Amino acid sequence: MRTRKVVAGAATAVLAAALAAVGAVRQGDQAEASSASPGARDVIVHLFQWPWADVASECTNVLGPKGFGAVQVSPPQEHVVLPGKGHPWWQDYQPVSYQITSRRGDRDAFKRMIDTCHDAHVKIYVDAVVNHMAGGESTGPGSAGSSYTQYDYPAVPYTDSDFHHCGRNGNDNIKNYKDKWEVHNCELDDLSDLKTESGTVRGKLTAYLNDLVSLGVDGFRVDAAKHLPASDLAAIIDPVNGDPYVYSETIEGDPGGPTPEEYAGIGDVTEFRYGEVVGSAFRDGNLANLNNLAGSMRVGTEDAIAFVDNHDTQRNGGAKLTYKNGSSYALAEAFMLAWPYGVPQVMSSFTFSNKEAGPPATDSGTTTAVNCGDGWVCEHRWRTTQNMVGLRNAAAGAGATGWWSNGSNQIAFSRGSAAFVAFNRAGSALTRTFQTNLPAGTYCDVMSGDFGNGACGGTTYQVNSSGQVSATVPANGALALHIGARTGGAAFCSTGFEVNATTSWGQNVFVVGDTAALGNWDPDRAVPLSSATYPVWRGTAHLPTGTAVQYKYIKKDGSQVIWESDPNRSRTTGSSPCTATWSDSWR
Ligand code: LM2
Ligand code: CA
Repeated sequence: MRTRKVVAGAATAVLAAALAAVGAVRQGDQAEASSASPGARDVIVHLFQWPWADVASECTNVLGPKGFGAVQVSPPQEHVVLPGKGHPWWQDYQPVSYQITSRRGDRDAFKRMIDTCHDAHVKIYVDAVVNHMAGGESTGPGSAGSSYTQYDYPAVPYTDSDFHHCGRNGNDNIKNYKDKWEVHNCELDDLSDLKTESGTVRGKLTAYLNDLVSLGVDGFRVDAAKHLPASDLAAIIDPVNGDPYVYSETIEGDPGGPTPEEYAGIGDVTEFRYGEVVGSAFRDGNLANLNNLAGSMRVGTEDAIAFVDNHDTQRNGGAKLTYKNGSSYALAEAFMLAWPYGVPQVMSSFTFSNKEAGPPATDSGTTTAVNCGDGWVCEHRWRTTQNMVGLRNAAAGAGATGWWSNGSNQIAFSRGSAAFVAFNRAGSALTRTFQTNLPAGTYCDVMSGDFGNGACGGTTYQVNSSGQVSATVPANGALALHIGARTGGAAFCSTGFEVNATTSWGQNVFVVGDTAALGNWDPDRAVPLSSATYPVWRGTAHLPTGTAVQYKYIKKDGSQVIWESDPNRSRTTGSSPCTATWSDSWR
């Protein structure tokens, strides 16, 4: 039995909302303490239409080593097969039965993939099609050989009485998206609409999801979620074994229709505004307001799946940027991974010019092996994407601090004392001395080369004891430094700060002090603490070893700063390797 997401208490909910608004601290752990939230290694890659055997080897060779948290795989259930239409990619969204036999492989291959990915510490999230079965035009046996007609699927079995016949618009199709009843009970694109209010139908859907969980599946992307009432979806998912991570595909629509918020109580939801805002910003070279992006999203960071494009928007014109845009897309993806908002989902495509076309396949429509660069784009392997995953993991839990911009197409920010990034969308290089919160040392710019076994394949940069670094960010390029990619420099202590501090609405707590990692007493560079365990605020900073450090906690509300009373607090860090937690009470 899956525990539903815990709703935060009123006081902390307000604080969380305030933090989400400034984009300061990721609050996911608070709101989803009892569900399978992805945690620190949260990046999802959608290996769109990849065969199971190729997903497995990608987990071993690339995803695990690079720190990806999970793969979203395309629907694994039996689907329609449409040779007359050239085996379009969207066959997969027309289920015929819940047998795990698709153009990507059979049940054994699916199981082997899960086991292999788990060995590489990568989770598997399944695209679960639960709203409907096949469309009326589809004919012929399914991918496992099952026969069917539009409202009759003997291999499940479902019969006519398991489907809605909404009796509207002449053909039972949804026409009015302002009418929630119609969105739930009529047909999406002529797809036979399951009676998800029925106990029998719910039981079959739960059994399908349970079968997947029994094979080791870790979570679900709920396809077309807004086409079934949130209460129906909850009734299908609640009895599922274990604690799968669930995120619903909810496209914000017309007033009166279903809303993403209705589904956020079940898990996370897809935030379609993200690609709009971040995609436009990187397309147009207008980056200066991205620090406020959370304020223009529909849902808060704790509920959101963030993505620049997905398999639908890259085909229906919704995406502002896709792989076809090259470096501006690469920068948008890198930004998404660097900035603390939501759970980021990276798209990995096959090349297409015809938006109906399926992936590389045999004549009989079985998908052929992935070969990056030959029909498969493999955006997730782009250096700027895969190396930013490591930075995101190194900075997990740290808010964004020290925002800098030139007012238009150049930005930089820190993730506490764990990481520093700069983005340059101008046509010429940017050379500048940046202020970071990083501990002194030699850092590998993981945008210019890979870091591994202590060696840097790209440019290295010195961060001095004041946290400053003089660097050159290439035209249409980025710079990325983090504590997990250093080739030298003094050791540091990963120091946890926790302070018991009651706050009023709009206030957030930070720690600031006399060392670069604590912002050198500059409140703008103070390290943000998370309210997840309110009234105890927690955070981490990377402090020099064997050093006497002076610090204070501050409460900030916009530009207003409230300092703790004097004198300064004073403690000395240990010698390497050291981790410590400094516990205090606001005074
Ligand atoms: C989704 N999210 O809610 C998927 O992300 C999206 O890719 C799916 O549509 C959709 N829901 C249904 O699961 C795709 C594709 C459609 C395609 C459907 C079903 O974008 O074009 O519809 O899958 O295969 C196709 C035809 C359509 C026809 C329908 C039924 O394009 O013209 O409707 O099949 O025969 C008459
Ligand atoms: Ca429905």
